Amino acid sequence: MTSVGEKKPETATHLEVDVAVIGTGFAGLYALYKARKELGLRAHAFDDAEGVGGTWYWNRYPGARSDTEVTAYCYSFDRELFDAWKWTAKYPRQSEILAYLNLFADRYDLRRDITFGTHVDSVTWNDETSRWELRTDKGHHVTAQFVIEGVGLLSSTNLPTFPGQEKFKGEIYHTARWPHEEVSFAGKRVGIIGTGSSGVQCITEIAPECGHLTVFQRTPQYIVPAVHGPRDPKILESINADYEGYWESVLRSVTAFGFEESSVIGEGMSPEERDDIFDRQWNSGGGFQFMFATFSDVGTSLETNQAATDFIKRKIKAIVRDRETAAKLTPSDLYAKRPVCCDGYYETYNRDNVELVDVEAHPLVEITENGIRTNEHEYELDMLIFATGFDAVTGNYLKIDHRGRGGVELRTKWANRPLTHLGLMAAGFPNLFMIFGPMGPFTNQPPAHEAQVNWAADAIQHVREHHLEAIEPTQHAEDRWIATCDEIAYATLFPKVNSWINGANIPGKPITVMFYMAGMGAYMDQLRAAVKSGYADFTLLGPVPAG
Ligand code: NA7
Repeated sequence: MTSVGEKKPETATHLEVDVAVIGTGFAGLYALYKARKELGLRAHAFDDAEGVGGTWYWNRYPGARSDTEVTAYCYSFDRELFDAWKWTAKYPRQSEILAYLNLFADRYDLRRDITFGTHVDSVTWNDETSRWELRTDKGHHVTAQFVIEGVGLLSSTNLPTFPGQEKFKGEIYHTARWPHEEVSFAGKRVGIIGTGSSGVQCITEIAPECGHLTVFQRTPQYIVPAVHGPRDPKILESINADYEGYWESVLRSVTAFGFEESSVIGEGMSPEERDDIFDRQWNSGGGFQFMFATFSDVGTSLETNQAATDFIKRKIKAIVRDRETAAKLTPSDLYAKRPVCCDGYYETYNRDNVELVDVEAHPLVEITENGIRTNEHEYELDMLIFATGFDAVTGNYLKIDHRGRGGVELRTKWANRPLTHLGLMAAGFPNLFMIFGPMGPFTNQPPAHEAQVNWAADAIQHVREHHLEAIEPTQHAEDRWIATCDEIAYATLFPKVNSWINGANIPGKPITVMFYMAGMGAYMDQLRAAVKSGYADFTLLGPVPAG
């Protein structure tokens, strides 16, 4: 048994804590801080990685950076840290975000309660003791009253297997499992599969270094410029003038990105007027900004959405010199995936050493010793990069064998689709909080993590102060939440397009709504209402009878 402040023996395999935390990215670190420092509880965290950072630990590929302006991509609760940490740019690189999270871990001395390089294999509810039992791949057995999981929305890698993959003699990488050592591209024939956010950033960054770069694209995406640069002095000024007010406005907004969202309806406006607004946003940059700061209905109105896609298509045509390449880069679907931005992406295809292969038209048949063979041609490669994304939203939850009340398996409960209440808790799984779990808000993550961890901490406090054992959403509340999420999502254009947002990127995964799409402000109202009602949508379990 170990308690706060006590040094754990190296060999300890059994830990008894109040709160077990899984993951040490933005969410897990804050959960550990909150449980230990603010609630004064015994807490311990586990992470697969050898260090803190979550997604920013793993995604070290060249070009990896946040595309949220960093003034909203950080913790808000610690004003001193906010002022002390000087971000070098508005969209910082992975290394800088990782350094920030490391500093956070040091600032609050969190590492003494983290076990790295360790995967939690199972999380099992014990009906008799009303405690969770966790087991890890390193033999730990942890007993905890509460579990907070910050396992990552985009963390479980998607590595498709192509016939012959094992034969490839060159270097092979996945963007989200990039090595810590420097990778040299000089003079090499590099192939990259995937043109989502990761692929687009990586392609643009490495193209000038490669001998030759072949991009294997299945579905083109709409990419707008990031317009990377220094932090916006106007935003910094407004934050200095009213720090609390700034964060309140982030939590009241739709995206929680910290920019001013548009309330202008694009539908019915003249094409010239609309293009003028799109043009201004194109020049000031940002993917979410292009979708949410231009008009309020890009994601809901077919007419405004088409105006956006027409605008981007014209830009592709104007930038990319080779007609055939421009045509291949031009999407035909709606603009309703997670919006992507990157400076210089389309310009990259004007380089002599970059070639685009359409693997939708000419499917990838096999990976050979020397490269990739499509049904048309064999491409010789020295290096192959998979930028094929993630088994998003549910992937990491389902890698852990969760068993709730009565031994019910989460994998069974979620066989057809993930089911939660508030994207945070699931009926049948008491005292288990999933930070940014399925059916949570579709927003910038760090502010949402903080809000959800705060909510979980309040719920934990409530249970403890009232001498209860557990809190769990009712089945009715969960059903209602799922119906609400569906209704909202189907009023948008997002379900009409296949992407990781609805599970369509993973063969065999249920294609379904996985987010609450009404925005951060509405989500905050839901969180507050749940508390204000005295947890009316939750079952509060009393103490286990003695003997
Ligand atoms: P994404 O956005 O899921 O992109 C993955 C890319 O990989 C996408 O272009 C896929 O094409 C492609 N892909 C996946 N599997 C295959 C196969 N089997 N063959 C060919 N191409 C394939 O992942 P990212 O890592 O770029 O970004 C994910 C999120 O992380 C991002 O939105 C940010 O929020 C951070 P497809 O489109 O499926 O045809």
